[in-house]
Amino acid sequence: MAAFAEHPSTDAYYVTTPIYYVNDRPHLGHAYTTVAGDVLTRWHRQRGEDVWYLTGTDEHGQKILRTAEAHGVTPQEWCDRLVEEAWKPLWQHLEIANDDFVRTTQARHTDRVQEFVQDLYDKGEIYRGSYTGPYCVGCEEYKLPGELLPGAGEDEKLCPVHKRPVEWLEEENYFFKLSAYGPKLLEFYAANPGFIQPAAARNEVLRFVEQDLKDLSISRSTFDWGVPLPWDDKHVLYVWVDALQNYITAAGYGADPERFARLWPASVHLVGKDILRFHAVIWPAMLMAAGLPLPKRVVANGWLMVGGEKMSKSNLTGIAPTDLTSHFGVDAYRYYFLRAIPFGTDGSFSWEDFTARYTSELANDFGNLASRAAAMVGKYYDGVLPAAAAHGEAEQAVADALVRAAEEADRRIGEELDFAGGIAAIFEFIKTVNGYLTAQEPWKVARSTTEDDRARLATVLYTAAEALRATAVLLNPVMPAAAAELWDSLGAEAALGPLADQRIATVADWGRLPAGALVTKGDILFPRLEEKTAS
Ligand code: ME8
Repeated sequence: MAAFAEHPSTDAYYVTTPIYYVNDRPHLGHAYTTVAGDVLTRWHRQRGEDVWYLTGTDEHGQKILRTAEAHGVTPQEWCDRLVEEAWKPLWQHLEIANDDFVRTTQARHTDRVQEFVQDLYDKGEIYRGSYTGPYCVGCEEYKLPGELLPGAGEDEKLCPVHKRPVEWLEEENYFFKLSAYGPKLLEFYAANPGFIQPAAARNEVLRFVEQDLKDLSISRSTFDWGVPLPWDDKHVLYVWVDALQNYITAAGYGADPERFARLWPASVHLVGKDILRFHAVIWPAMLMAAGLPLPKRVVANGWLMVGGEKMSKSNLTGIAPTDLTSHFGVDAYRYYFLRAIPFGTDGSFSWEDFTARYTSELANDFGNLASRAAAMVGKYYDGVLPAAAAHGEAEQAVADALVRAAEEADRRIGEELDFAGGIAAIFEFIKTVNGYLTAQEPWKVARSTTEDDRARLATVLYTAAEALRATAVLLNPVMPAAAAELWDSLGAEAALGPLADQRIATVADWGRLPAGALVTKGDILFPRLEEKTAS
């Protein structure tokens, strides 16, 4: 099993989101995973790594077919409409910098999928058999009888996620020999303790695989909206087996060996905890069967809840992200969910909590610091940043706090995917800088004309501006528009180049922003919410 336990080195940092079902429009839950992936990949770009960020849409299966039928259009028409009118525009709106967008109805995907399953068939990994059991179309998943909830009637059983009746399937179809992979998977998990995160998710998967795995039914013959099996075109491939392969087909599998070698295995598959088994059990087993390397990590995020239940399209509890961005703005939106909910745990969105954090953390702590510092350089130095006259204990304390914040944020965001902890570390630094200004009282020092006080004022304002220079770099992955605005107002680009080119490794090198930088006031980064609503 050593071949699976050791990951061949790959050049790129390749991150994926789930590909979303386009049966409906996106809600906060989908945006949550996609924004997390965007912050992670932007962070790694700022480390100077070769990054590839993939998202896309899952367009086959019964759920999509039934939705299209209900709307009187073909499934392809339905998918085209939703992708172009709802999904892609939302990612653009939220400033998602994905490198590719894969759709499972694209030939670049379906052709490769057919080759992949033909290969498994040729290797004897797939056989014909019959299946009887419960199925939830909402999940597009075969359910275990033990996990179902009692329904209204005696024979009715409900899906535990959707709380809707499951359907009973009785079919002749093809099966993948998943049961053969239990021991190999357990061996792999043991050799790669970081493969499934967080720990609770890993434990859940271990418990599941330690029981006997059942073979997986991978084809359907009662409808035809899917990828036809190459050896039996009366069957289409089960939507999940088709969907999981997006991670390799979009990376060039079977089409562009060089690109595939650069991107695969993926560094991180981001998934919601509802689809963990597919990614941590079925997908690795399929890859093992095909002789391909396994992804390095599968990281499960928790659920955004509404009234104690998972927010979902099927339950009609989805809130559109634009309902929030129109009030709070895109930057604050990106910030809020990652800051307020520890990644991996469930959390509820509340308008009050968002408002409170916006006001205290973004408008007061961060926004005010930026505008105060720029205003003082404008007022006392005509916008030309003075050189620091000295670098005393207080300034060194700020520089030290920056080193700590940068290291901690890099570890937490870049490695541990602890976005809340990483952002908190950056905001701890902002607090330190605010504390420094409060203690130094530059507005009072400015009233004195002694030479010592003139020098002191220059030192304090330089220190604040330099701290903001680093803050712009550290917050750029989270809030790209506010960071760009700040970068601009510090006049940093002339000396240091574009914000996107700044590196995490050097962000804490004190003194990068040169004296003489042209500081301008710029727009208020986080205007008061009342003003926003009124406009
Ligand atoms: O499962 N809270 O697609 P999907 C947090 N097509 N995250 C949520 C969420 C919530 N309330 N609701 C959705 C599918 N998500 C398959 C995936 S991948 C090969 C195929 C996020 O449209 C979360 O990441 O149901 C979840 O895994 C994903 O959206 C499911 O989206």
